Amino acid sequence: MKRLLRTLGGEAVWPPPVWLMRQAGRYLPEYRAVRAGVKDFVALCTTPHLAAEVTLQPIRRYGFDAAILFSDILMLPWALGHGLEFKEGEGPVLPKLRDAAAVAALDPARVADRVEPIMETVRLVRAGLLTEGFGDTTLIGFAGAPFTVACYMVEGGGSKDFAAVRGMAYSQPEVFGRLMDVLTDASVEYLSAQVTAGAEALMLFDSWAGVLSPALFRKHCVAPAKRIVAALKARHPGIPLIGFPRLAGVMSRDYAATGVDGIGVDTGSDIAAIAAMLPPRMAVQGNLDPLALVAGGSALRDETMPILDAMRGRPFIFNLGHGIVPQTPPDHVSALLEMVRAG
Ligand code: 1CP
Repeated sequence: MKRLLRTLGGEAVWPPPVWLMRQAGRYLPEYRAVRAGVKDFVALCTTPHLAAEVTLQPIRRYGFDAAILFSDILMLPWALGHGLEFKEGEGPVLPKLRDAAAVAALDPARVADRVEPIMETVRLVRAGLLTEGFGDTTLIGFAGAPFTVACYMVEGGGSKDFAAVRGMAYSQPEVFGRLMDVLTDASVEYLSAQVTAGAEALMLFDSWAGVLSPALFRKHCVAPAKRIVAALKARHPGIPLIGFPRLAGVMSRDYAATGVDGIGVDTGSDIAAIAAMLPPRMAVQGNLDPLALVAGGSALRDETMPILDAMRGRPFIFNLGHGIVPQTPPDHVSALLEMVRAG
């Protein structure tokens, strides 16, 4: 069985499997070359041969243990008929969803058709991994968790404090609950289609889970994740899932009870402390600071070695604690891989 899948199955594979969040992206010249040829980011995500190409680029260069489908968490609201634009240098811009009518306007019936190009990307990557000789590389599919996707839909883009979405959860609980239900059900269909197309493991990105109070975290992060995991495991027995409740700190323990097979740990958390709160056979993924990877040299070594030392002997997937940043020198990634593979 593939190294990453064995790890998610509870085995302490060593040296640990390694991949990096946002491993396809602007720090790679070959990505920038493909990106320059398309009109916008959504076009890249919906053009299967190009999305498959950029998914495979970091695998060819580094031989990571996992390829992650090249797409974005915001492609699900896009598929539901909500607007989405990526403005150069500004990030995503969406219409601000603030009332019941906007929730009612979302159209789950159109999702399957609109995500079909993304499923074709999954099929192309799976075939490409085999024909290019990456037989031990696991293909990870993903979705944004309902709360994190709702953050961008309600705010209309990124935000410093996500005050509008948190306010809506308190002041319009019924409308917000309906939005969460729509997103939860749509996530199940979207992730299930990825498995049918060839994804071998799934990751649920709850990047803004940490902005919620403990009670709302349980309601809007833990409960939906539990529904998503149960539905996917019923349809696809044995499909492993990684949950990433970013910034959730000690609340990561509650997230572990959703039935996920692995928990992603963010840069600011003590990975040994989080691991100690989880069942011993549950995989832990993380959590190098992306800026240590930019710095390289002794800073990179001093941040990497303690993570490896702390995780030796338990199921562990080496990763960053958040996405790789565009200014990362590609040769620092090679240096990191050498360290991780030396165990
Ligand atoms: O052309 C470009 O470089 C656009 C930048 C870019 C890229 C490369 C965006 C815009 N999305 C992506 C790809 C992406 N996004 C992947 C592909 C696979 C890989 O990891 O290589 C994945 C898994 C994501 C997930 C994603 N998108 C998250 C969750 C993880 C996280 O970073 O917390 C989030 C929050 C997004 C939203 C998003 N998409 C893009 C940007 C700039 C943002 C962040 C906006 C913000 O700062 O709030």
